[in-house]
Amino acid sequence: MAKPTEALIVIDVQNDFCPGGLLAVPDGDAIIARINAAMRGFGVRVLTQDWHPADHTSFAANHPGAAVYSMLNMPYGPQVLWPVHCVQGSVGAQFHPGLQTDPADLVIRKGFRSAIDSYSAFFENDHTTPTGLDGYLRARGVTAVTLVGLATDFCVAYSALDAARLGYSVTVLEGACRAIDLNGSLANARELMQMAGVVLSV
Ligand code: VGL
Ligand code: ZN
Repeated sequence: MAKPTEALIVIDVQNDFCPGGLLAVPDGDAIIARINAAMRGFGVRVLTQDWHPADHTSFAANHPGAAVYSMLNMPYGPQVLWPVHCVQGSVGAQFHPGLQTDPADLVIRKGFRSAIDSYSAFFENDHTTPTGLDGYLRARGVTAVTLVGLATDFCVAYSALDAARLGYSVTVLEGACRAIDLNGSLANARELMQMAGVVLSV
């Protein structure tokens, strides 16, 4: 029986993060069948959607002369400059067609403010502006969250760390995630998650 206190949070399974997309995560689509199967086991199911305006500050293209994947210091901290991806209303921003979205209770969009990125499903990258997800989960009595999706070392990890900080029991199903792995970001994210008490499961 699916427990009403346990939520599955499916992070950013969108066309642009899958093979053929603008910020493709290697093998990003290989996790979809498992995610579809896992949804039935949870009392609460949430999907997140990276949802950027075309003038978003995280796009290298919006910083003349800046290289893709270089770093820039923003008022809220260091920011990776990404290829343009998940532009609001684009096909790339749509969920991968293989993902079963009907079982979802909530779709939460993030990264929709031009001036700030939002990796986490809970807070924007200033670590203080909420997305509203914590309030939703609390109101529904959720105490444990399981995270799957893309990418392990960015949006999944940031979400897991915030969830742990907010007091949820947190599990990441690594087999249902795939990583970008930029300059050691995966090893770093795994270490931070382990230190925060996040359970890294297969
Ligand atoms: C993501 C980079 C930029 C992610 C989103 O979903 O992990 N990564 N935007
Ligand atoms: Zn993004």
